[in-house]
Order: sequence, then C-alpha cells, then structure tokens
Amino acid sequence: SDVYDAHALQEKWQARWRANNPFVASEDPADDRPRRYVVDMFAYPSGDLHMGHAEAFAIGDIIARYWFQRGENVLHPIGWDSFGLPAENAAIKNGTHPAEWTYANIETQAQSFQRYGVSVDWTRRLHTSDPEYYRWNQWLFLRFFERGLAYRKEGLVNWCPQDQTVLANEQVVQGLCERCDTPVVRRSLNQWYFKITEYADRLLDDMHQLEGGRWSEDVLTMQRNWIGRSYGADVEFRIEGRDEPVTVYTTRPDTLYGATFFVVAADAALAEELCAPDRRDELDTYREQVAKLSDIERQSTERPKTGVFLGRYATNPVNGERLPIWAADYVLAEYGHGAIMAVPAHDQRDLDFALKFDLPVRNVVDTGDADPAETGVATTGDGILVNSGPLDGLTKDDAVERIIGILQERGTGQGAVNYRLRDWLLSRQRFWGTPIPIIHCPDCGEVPVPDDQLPVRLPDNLKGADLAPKGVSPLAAATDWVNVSCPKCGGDAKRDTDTMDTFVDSSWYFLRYCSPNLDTAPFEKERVDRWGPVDQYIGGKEHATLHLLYARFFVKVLYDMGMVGFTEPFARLLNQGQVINGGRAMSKSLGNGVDLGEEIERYGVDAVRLTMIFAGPPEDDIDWADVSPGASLKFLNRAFRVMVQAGAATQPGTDPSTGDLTLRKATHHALDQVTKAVEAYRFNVAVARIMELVTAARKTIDSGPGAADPAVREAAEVVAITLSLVAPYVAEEGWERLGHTGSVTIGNWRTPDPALLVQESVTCVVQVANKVRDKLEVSPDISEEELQRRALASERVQGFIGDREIRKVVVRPPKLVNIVVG
Ligand code: ANZ
Ligand code: ZN
Repeated sequence: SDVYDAHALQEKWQARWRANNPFVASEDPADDRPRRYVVDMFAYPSGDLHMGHAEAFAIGDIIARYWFQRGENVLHPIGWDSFGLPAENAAIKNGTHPAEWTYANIETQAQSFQRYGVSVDWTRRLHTSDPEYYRWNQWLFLRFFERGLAYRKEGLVNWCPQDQTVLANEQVVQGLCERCDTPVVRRSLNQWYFKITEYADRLLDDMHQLEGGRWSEDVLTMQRNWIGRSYGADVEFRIEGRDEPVTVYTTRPDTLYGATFFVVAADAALAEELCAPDRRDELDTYREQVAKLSDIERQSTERPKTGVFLGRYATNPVNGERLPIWAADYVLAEYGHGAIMAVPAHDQRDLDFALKFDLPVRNVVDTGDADPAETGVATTGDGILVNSGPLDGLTKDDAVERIIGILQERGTGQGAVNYRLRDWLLSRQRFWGTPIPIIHCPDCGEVPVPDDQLPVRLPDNLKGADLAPKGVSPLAAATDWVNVSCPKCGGDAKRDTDTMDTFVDSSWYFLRYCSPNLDTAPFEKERVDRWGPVDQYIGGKEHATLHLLYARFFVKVLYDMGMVGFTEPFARLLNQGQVINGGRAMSKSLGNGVDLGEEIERYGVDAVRLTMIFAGPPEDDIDWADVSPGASLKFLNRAFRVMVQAGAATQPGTDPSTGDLTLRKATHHALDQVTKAVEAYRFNVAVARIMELVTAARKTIDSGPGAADPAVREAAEVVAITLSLVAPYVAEEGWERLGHTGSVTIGNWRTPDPALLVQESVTCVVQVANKVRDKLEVSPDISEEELQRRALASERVQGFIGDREIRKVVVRPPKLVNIVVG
C-alpha cells in the first residue's frame, strides 16, 4: 500500500531486524573501521517503559544510528539494573520472590524496547540480578577488600525508618530518603564502606578530561561541590584537665585571635567525654533531640542555634586565652575533626550562636564593614588584620601563611586540606541485592569467600513476608545459608548478611557489555580497552553525585589494578531533559501522566520519536502539552509519499546530474545542514531541515519535472537516510520502496557535493549617503576589496557621487556597501 501504516511497518521491520541483526558490534580485532561506543544509562525494571525512557533512548539511538550510517563499528548495548527495593517491596506485597516481578518486568520492557526500534546489540543484553553478573560484583568487592578499599567500621549512618535500611550520603536528598521521601535519621552501626575518599583528589583533578563541553558544567560543578575540597589548617587546642589536645579544622586560620569559644559536635563521643558531671543530664536530653535531625537541618541557617555549655575550657594556642567549650548541632561529627574554634565576628553560624548565648565577639579582620556585634552580620570579606598580635597589619592571605608558619614552628598546627566527601557506605539491610562475600569467623575475623566459591547466591527460599524490613537483613533469617564453616580454620562461622548498594552494580556494567558472557573475569581487558572509554553516555542529571561519581571512582581503582587502560569511564555525557506535561513533572498525584504505550498506539513509534526530538534541543525539558504528535504523523505521511513516488518512477543508481538543479541544491544543502546539526547535537534542527527537504521534493514532483526527475530520487534517498536516525521504520520502508536492500541505517550516509552547496549569487545594495542607488549580483564569498572595487566602478553610483569627495566606504560583504560623501 502507498498509505503510511505505522503499525504494520513496525511489525515488519522488527521482524527483519530480529532476523538480520544489523546492529551487532564486531569484536574482530582485524576490523579496522572506527569503533564507537554509545551507552544509555540502563533501565530500572519497574513497570513498562515510560516517556522518560522514550526520550533518553530516542536521543541515544540518533547518535548510534548516525555512527552506523557512517559505516563505523558501533557498540550500542542494552541491559537492566535489576536489583533494588521496588522489586522487594512488590514481593512483600504479593507474597512472592522478587525475581518473579523483576524478570516479568524486564521481559515487558525488552519487548517495548524492541517495539521502540532502538538500534541495540541484543546479543549483549545483561541483567545485574543474574548470578552470572553479581558474581563479579563480589569478585570486585574482594579485590577492593584486598587493597584496603573496602572496610568495615562502626559509625553514625543515615537510616531510613521506612525502608529499614541504611543509605549512602548521596542517597539522602534534603534530609529525606531518595526513594521514599521519609526523613532520614542517624544510627550507629557497623557497616561496610568503599574508600572513595582516597580518590577525592583524582576525582577532582581528572575532571579536566571532561571539561570543554564534554560533560555539562552543571554536573561537573555538582561533583566539585560534593567532593568539596578546601584548604586551611589543623590547629591543636589544649583542653584543661585532658592530656591529649583536640584538633580543629579551619579554613580561616588567619582569624585565630578572634576565637572566643569552642564547639564540639553534640553527637560526637568527644562531647560526652568532655562534659562536666553537672551538665550531663542537659547534654543527654540535647543529644536525643539532635539524633532526630538530618545534616541539612542541622546546618540550616534558618533554624535558631541550640547548644549546651559543657563546663570545660580549651586554650587558644597562640594567646593562651580560655575558651568555653560548647556542644552544638551545627557542628557535624563526621566533618573535619568534629570540633571547631568559633570566630563569631567572621563566621555567621558562630555569630548567630554567640548572640543567642551572649558570648563575646571580637573583630580581627578590618573589612571596612560595620561591627558584626551590632549588625548581626559576620564580616567575611578580605581586609587587614587587627587585634591579632604578630598578624596585625597583614592581608588575609599573608596572615594565613604567617599563622601556619607560627603554628608549625610551635608544633601546634599545620596547613591542611579537607574534603566534604565521605566514604561510600555500601551495606544494605535488604534482600534483593548482591550478598557481601565475607564470612565472619570468631577466630579469624573477616574472611573473604574464596574466588572459586563465587557467586555467593541469594537463597531462593525466601519470599513475601520473609523479606519484610526488620532492621536487620532478611538474609539473617536464612540460617542454612548463614551458617557455614570458616574457609580459613574450618570452625563455625557466619556469612555477612548485608547486601551491596545497587550502585555497585551500575559502577562497571558498561565494562561488562564488552564481554558479557565471560565466565573467568568480570571483563576482558583487551576488549574494554578497544571500546572504552564510552564515547557517548546518555542519562539524567539526577545521577550527578551518585552513579556518575561512583562509576568514575570504580574506573580509577580498576585502572590502578591494571584492569583498564583509561581513567575516566565516559568521554562525553549528554543529560537529556525531562518529559513534563502542562508545565509540571508527570506524577500520579497530579494525574497528568502521559502513557507511552497509548501514545504509540495512537501515532506509532516513529511519530512519537520524531515529536520528542523535534520539540527542542535534547537538554531541554519537553512539555507534552505543547507538542503535536498528530503533526509529526502528517509529516511522516508526506515523507513516505515522496519516497514511494520516487521509488515507483526511477531505479536505484539513476544519475542525478541531469535532475532539477534547484532540488539538487536543496538536497545537498539539507544533507550538509543535517550532518552539522547532528554533530552539534541539535537534533531538532536536523529534523527541521529534513522537513524542508520533503517540501522541496514535493514541489518538484507536483510541478513540471514530476516524480521521474532524477533529482527527486536523490532527494527521496537523502530523506530516507537522514530520517532513519529519528524515524527508523518509515525510513527502512522508504528505502526498500526506493529499490534498495539491507537496512538503510548501515553505512549509507552521504557527503554533500561542494559544487552544489555554493549559492550562485546574492544581491548587494550600494548606498550613497545612506540612500540605495544600485544593486549588484555578487558571489556570496566575495572579498571586501573586490566588493568595494565593483561598487565604486558602477556608473550609476559614480553619477550619484558626482564631484563630491568620498569620505569613507563601509563594506559589509556580501550584502552592503555604503559610500559616505562630503
Ligand atoms: C574558624 C572559622 C573562622 C571558620 C571564620 C570559618 C570562618 P568548609 O569551607 O565547608 O570546609 N567547620 C569545621 N569543621 C566543622 C564541622 N565538623 N562542622 C561544622 N563546621 C565545621 O568549612 C570549613 C569551616 O567550617 C571551618 O573554618 C570551620 O569554621 C567550620 F571566619 O573555622 B572555620
Ligand atoms: Zn576462622
């Protein structure tokens, strides 16, 4: 039929792709085509695909298909991030095993991805919940453990009372659990950590590889702030009645003479230790209050300051002053050394505290601003030191240097670097994740499960209520599984019952895609080094300080282990915008969700994809209320008719050189512009140019030359080739109707003919005294000198100049010359 039937075409071409596998990457080392590696952040299998997936994968698919079109060897894999809480919660509700829900959803999504026509290599499909995959999480964990990069410690952790599990700092958003929005509380637990802090400097310094537009500035800034490197000093304060001094970290050692009190984190062990007996009750009550607050709340400048005087004193190492010691919540136990010197004149938090508790304020930097004690506003700018003994008269920077020198000489301090980044808390008290491959033996301690006993599989006899959150891992109840003999001494021992944060799974999956079925190692180095790093990664910005930071950390560790030959996983990152509706994010409570399946039913895959892409640049949000899939469908109909008519009228290989010149130029111009737009990731612009080309071809068909004109075929073929990036089904069918065999996507891109790109001439106006006096037809790339010469040579122009003097000639090639006369 010559009528565009989106659904019939989808069925037909899906079956073809399944049979012919045009998108399989070649691992042949002798294949010398350029290699390209493009990865979409993998899907989480909750329910079916949604509009967000549709957008991200449409974008990734354009990039992959463009590379396929250029005849390159493209690796475009797909997989599922299939461990995690939603599966477990569904299993509890339905009385089933999480695997049931997970693999059923994966199957649904896989079919939807196939229908959506993404150009992926299905032979490399992976699921992180397969033992064949998570076995390598365990193997990698053990290598990290051997290097001291995985360790267990007792400490205050973020606890979600709803999900009954700990969370990494990165999973606490504004004090709430990232998954369920429950306020997170602090608990002291013995947990596993990855030592990401050891890589803080490299995570910052290697960012130069990602700058210059390769990653968005936003994401880089978020990572920089998250790592939060600052420079300052560690200063030791003696405590009356205590042998050991207490160290504080400060970014402003220059203000040391302005310290008027001393604060320890209320929840730190130090607060308890330093507390005078008569203050203990007050401190205990206060600590209970503090335990309920998140770090964000504690540091909020809005909340009135609270604290308890501990009845003890510290001594300022430079002037011997006695500073009262307070416990307060605005100082965090886990940052710096969990204690500070308070300088109220120059730190707003300290000033708020001083004003509330009537503590002295002493100015030590004259910034020219009004007295903080009067205004309630701390002065934080540059200035000249005052009231500071040997620092008086120095600038801030000089004072910092001088005071660090003095402290070092006296052995009471030194310059220091500090980071906001904490180690990555890795254990979870939940079931549906990778078991931590450690056995706890009363005699041998933490004993690694030997490599040849991996994977430590999840028991499959737990389901439904067995998995309900209890505060300890559900695995603890599986006694057959837990009780083992120690691999070292053979004595009675127990398996670790926590599972790994699922962000471990996503920290290296892009390496596994290179050798997805390997059963002797997580991946093959040679292959990873051939493909890696990922040339183009596509995903949401919400992962800026989670997945994207963790994956960078993993690759650096693997590099140090000699397992990969590069230090950054993703050479380029594109963060797609969100699909919203009516100006708001789609949500159940607003009832403004748009169902992808329904949109596809109505308009077909190609029209939905085209609509997504045409809506704007990929980074921008798409408001589904403002777009028109109906108009996209109409356009696809027009494009299809052009391809069908050209196909019926002429044969492939028809020499276009005798064709209609105007259309030929339009074709080559469109090809040139689409190529540039795709390379600049302006996919919406590319679509606009394809639309113009379809209109131009229609005009030629409907006017004189008709469909048999060879230029029409040339235009229709370029329509099929370029449209294949966005609307692959109609493009495949069009290509076939044009008489070609094989997938249009593979190796058909064309280079525009430069001769057809030159615009013949443009009209240049020549003004004399700001009035248009002549028009010249000139070449669009005419030089300034040549244009001036031709303008002055014009007889008409000369007539208007007459015998007046030429004061100035303004030349703006190719369109304007203005002659100023006296
Ligand atoms: C004295 C001082 C004077 C400070 C001044 C600032 C300004 P960043 O830049 O974020 O690293 N601080 C240190 N440890 C802390 C903790 N555990 N909890 C809360 N605050 C802490 O911040 C470093 C500054 O934050 C340090 O410098 C310290 O206050 C405070 F005019 O020391 B400052
Ligand atoms: Zn043992």
